[in-house]
Amino acid sequence: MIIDIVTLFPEMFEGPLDESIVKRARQAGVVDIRLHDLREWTRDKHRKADDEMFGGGAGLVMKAEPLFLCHDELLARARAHRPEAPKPLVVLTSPQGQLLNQALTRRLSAEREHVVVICGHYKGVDERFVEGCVDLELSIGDYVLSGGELPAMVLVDALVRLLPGAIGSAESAETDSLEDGLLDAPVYTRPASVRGREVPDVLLSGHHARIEAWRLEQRQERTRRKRPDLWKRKMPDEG
Ligand code: 9D3
Repeated sequence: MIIDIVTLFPEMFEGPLDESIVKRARQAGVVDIRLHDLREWTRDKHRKADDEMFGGGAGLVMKAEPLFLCHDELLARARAHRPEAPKPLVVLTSPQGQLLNQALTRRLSAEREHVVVICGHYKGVDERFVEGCVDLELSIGDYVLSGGELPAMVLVDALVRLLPGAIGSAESAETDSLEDGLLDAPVYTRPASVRGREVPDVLLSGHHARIEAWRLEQRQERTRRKRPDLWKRKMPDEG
């Protein structure tokens, strides 16, 4: 997968995309992540990528023209490199976007070879660019962040770990929690006793079928108690 990230703050990405699974996936050639500084597509001497809002209002708006130029160049480069490749998906991180969830990350990682992520910032992006070029607006949740950079990193992490070859085979064989609509069961490690608290006996029993049955019960009980919203979606008839 190719991921182009367009941002006014490319330095923000250096830590998170250079650690752990994403780092290894990049080294293994599973994903090609390219960072682009939007200011490189500005033409004025101050390299201005944002401006005041028409109609008044606090906060700056990202200008359309640098975004159009950047978008057109990234798509032209992709076409020059591989004319037969499908058009990249252009994603804008935005509080107005569709909420990211695991079903959507699954779909994007399986179906898209090339994603361009535009990071919104300030009070948003000139609507003419959104109308003209954006295929999908994505939010990571109903809380206000200072920009779309962290959401872009969240999206990249969620996508990359699903790509074939990104995770060791032992881990990737397992379905993730949430993909079947349930939270994880509780987990424990050594020692078996900590501050008077014991690991549940069943986990020490060696009885594989009982352990699996216990874990499923725990997952159901926890989902019902901690995430009634998920539980209702999974068991709509339960009342
Ligand atoms: C909803 C708030 N907006 C109206 C007052 C202004 C505004 C605040 C913060 C507009 C953009 C932003 C920056 N946030 C993002 O770009 C963003 C975001 C978020 O804030 N929360 C969850 N997901 C996302 S994706 C992009």
